[in-house]
Amino acid sequence: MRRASRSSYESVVLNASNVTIVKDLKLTNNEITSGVSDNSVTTGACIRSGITTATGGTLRTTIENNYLHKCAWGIEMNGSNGASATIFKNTIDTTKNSGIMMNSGEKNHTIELNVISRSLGAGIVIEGGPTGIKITKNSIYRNGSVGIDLNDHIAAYLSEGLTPNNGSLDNTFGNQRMNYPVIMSSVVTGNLLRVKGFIGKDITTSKAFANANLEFFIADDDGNQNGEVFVGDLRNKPHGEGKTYLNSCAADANGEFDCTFTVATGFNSRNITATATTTDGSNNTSEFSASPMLRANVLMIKRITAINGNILKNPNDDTPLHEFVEDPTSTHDNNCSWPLSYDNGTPGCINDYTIGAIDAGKVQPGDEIEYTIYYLNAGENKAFQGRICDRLNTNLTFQPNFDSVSPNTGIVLVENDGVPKYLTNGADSDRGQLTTAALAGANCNLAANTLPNLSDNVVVVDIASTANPLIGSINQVNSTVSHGYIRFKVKVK
Ligand SMILES: [Ca+2]
Ligand SMILES: [Ca+2]
Ligand SMILES: [Ca+2]
Ligand SMILES: [Ca+2]
Repeated sequence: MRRASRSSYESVVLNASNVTIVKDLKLTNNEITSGVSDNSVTTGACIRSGITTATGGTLRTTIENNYLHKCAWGIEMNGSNGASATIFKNTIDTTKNSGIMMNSGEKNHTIELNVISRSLGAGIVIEGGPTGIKITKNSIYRNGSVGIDLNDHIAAYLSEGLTPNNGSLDNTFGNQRMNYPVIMSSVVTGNLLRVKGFIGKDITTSKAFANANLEFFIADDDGNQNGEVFVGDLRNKPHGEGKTYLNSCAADANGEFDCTFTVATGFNSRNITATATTTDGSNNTSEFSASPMLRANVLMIKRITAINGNILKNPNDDTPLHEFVEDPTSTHDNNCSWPLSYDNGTPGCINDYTIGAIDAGKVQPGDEIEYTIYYLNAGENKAFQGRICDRLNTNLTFQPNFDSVSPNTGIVLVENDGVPKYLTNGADSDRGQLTTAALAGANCNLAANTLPNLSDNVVVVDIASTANPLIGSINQVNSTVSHGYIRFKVKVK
């Protein structure tokens, strides 16, 4: 079917008022073009849309295998009045505005296996109002804005850009502002990609997006779809356009996901993006997710903070123990997110939190040394797993009682609230234990060749868990929830 334009407005109009006999219209194999290559069409065919649906009501339209280029929009759905359409295997490029546009009032269309590229605006625009626009397995890339754009405007027709997650559905936006997945980790092992995360704003509210279907893509990042991940986070992170479909996977009843699928050798685990589509029958598809660029970055510093109970200086030789000592071999201590940082004129950030000596001077058998290990999540993402394992030198004896508070309680944990938590030496319900190099376990990551003595003591403290993550300090309004320290004592043999 190929029809000349009836007017200079749309090239092909599917209009129930003049094609009412056709209940299952199929428009295929057309090439519709403005013939103008500069995206500034003002005359000739295809001024507005390559294909548009006009006022209808009974159409079951299939728009398949057409090549639509150099129009203002490739396909514009308008006035379908609830009749569902399938937009399938079309190639749409070089449009002045967007590849596909859903006007307010549209619903229950499927956009599948199309190639949509090089629009000046977004690949697909869903105006405020349309719902049930299922967008699946398309190749969307090199558009001037985001790949899929959910708008809150009605009759604006143009790309608004990224709509960050707010954690809930919102009927003022297209597709009810279905939130996109947030990829917390993306790891390639051999030919397997494992991706974990949740949909929405956080894992306490993500169940609003329970059981959604996720589609993962190799991302196209042409640098113009950056924006916040969550509303108000003030970040400017790259979100992908979904260029190459990889696989799909279902979120669980909490809106969380843990997906593994096969990828090519050498696959870049960060170069992915994803959409989420509701599976409750509403078929609302989200915008594309941020690429998994947000990482936790836990720094640790070990210092000597007392000798024989003296916190100010070593009683043997007066070496100071209560000052910040800059380690020239490490940048961990110079990170500007440690609390109470100040600038004393030297390069990098100096702080008065990570006090203590690196080299405490002279000690002798029988001396008691207090160690403090400071930690800080200096990254952008939460650390959901974190375990400090500190192997003690063979010449040191762990002191089982930190003080006289309670027996067999030799480890102190101080988190952001500043309240000391006394941890028992045993492996029990608290977060600390004393073990040995032989028993420390693989997740202590102690290299075998550094363990000539497997009976060496190892102090183990869990500083972060899924239930108790360590917040990343970057871009946090208050970084004081990102750090803490553990403390214990040993005696020199
Ligand atoms: Ca783009
Ligand atoms: Ca948007
Ligand atoms: Ca340093
Ligand atoms: Ca314990």
